[in-house]
Amino acid sequence: MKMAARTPLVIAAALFAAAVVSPPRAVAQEKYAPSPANLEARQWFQDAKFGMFIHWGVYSVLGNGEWVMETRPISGAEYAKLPRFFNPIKFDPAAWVALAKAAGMKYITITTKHHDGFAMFGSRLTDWNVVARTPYGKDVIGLLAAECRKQGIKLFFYHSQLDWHSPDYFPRGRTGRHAGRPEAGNWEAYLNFMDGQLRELLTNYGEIGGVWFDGMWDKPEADWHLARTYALIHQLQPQALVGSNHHKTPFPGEDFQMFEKDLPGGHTTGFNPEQSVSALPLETAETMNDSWGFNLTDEHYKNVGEVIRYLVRAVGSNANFLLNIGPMPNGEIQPEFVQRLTEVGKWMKQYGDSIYGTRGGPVTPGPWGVTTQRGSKVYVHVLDWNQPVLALEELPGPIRSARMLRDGSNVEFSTVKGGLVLKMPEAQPDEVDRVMVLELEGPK
Ligand code: H79
Repeated sequence: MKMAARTPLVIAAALFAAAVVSPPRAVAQEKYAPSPANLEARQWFQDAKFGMFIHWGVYSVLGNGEWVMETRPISGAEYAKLPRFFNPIKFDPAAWVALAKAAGMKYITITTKHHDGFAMFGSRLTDWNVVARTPYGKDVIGLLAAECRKQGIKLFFYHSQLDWHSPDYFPRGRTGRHAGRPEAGNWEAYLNFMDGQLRELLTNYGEIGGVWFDGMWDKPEADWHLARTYALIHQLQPQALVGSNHHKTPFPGEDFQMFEKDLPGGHTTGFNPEQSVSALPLETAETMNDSWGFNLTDEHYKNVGEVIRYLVRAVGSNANFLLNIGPMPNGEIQPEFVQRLTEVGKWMKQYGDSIYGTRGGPVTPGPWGVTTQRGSKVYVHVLDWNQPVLALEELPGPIRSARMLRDGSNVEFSTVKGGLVLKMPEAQPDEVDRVMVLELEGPK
């Protein structure tokens, strides 16, 4: 084509043609303006810093993780036998919430429905739910929601958009092909069903913290009607924070961004090397062993120090830390988790000032550690450093004092051109994080 032919009209026609042939992009809640209540909730969320993730479902009975239907694999007809074995006589929501609080956690995010499609709440839209199909017969989400309200902890709902049970989840995505469903289904009906269940969740359980979506990666090219779903949530509960673990940069209508088994921008999982870190509140979700749902043979536990250091690195990267437990089929939380959470709680009692209400600090995180900041206080978290001094990049203002958080003792420091040198006190035995408090000059 000659240059002369590129009149505005031709260009306009070409653009129009391109728009017609290019696939629809994932349209989300484009015109979304978060409500004041939502913006306030985002601040609360960022101040809260530490939450408990709970993966619990009929899959827990098999002790092989929440993906067991897919990995074993198990057909839909076989899997349908499983709810009959779900009878958690030791389920004590008060004990769960108390454990989260003892660990220093400020919110709980629980699976209301995982990829198996099984509702852990009393849904009127399907009997594939805990009340209708299990001998236990009680609304697990309802019991937990009541207890959270009683003990003053926020509850978020994990909700899988991917569904291995519904025949209407069609065309199928990357997973769920062993379920034995007919090769037909009504995608619009599935989305209506999903929105209907979300409406139940956002109507019947009081005020919630937000919705943690997962599984959209199963059908990344599908039209998920995100605009409709997100608007529904924000309309029913304007303060509810919407996030989706789609491994992409957040879409409009989302209020926070999560990273599964990764620090923000860490890219260690390989889910999506192009996912960028947004300006939204951030959250890192991590397991305590290598499993989300209860796994009988997974003994690969992080020790207490590793858990605390992961928490600190997340917070120093300006993210929350959402730490997972997979309760056992009888409703108890296994002692390995209880022990670790209790120890983390003790640490948080002593060092919580350097965590709660902070944001990622002024110094770039590194292998040595991270910084956090709240007002004029910068907390230096030294996680892995055995040298007598630590040299850091320059702080945004002059330093008035430097002290150890553990006992208030002075830390010698000197500023050099373009940087700061801290004299490192000896690490105490079993000290997982040497925390120093730098008081900056200027308004508090
Ligand atoms: O609920 C927990 C897990 O069950 C769920 N998210 C956490 C919070 C989870 N689902 N999948 N995964 C975690 C990892 C899945 C990776 C894969 Fe894939 C799905 C590999 C192939 C299909 C990522 C998405 C890479 C391609 C698509």
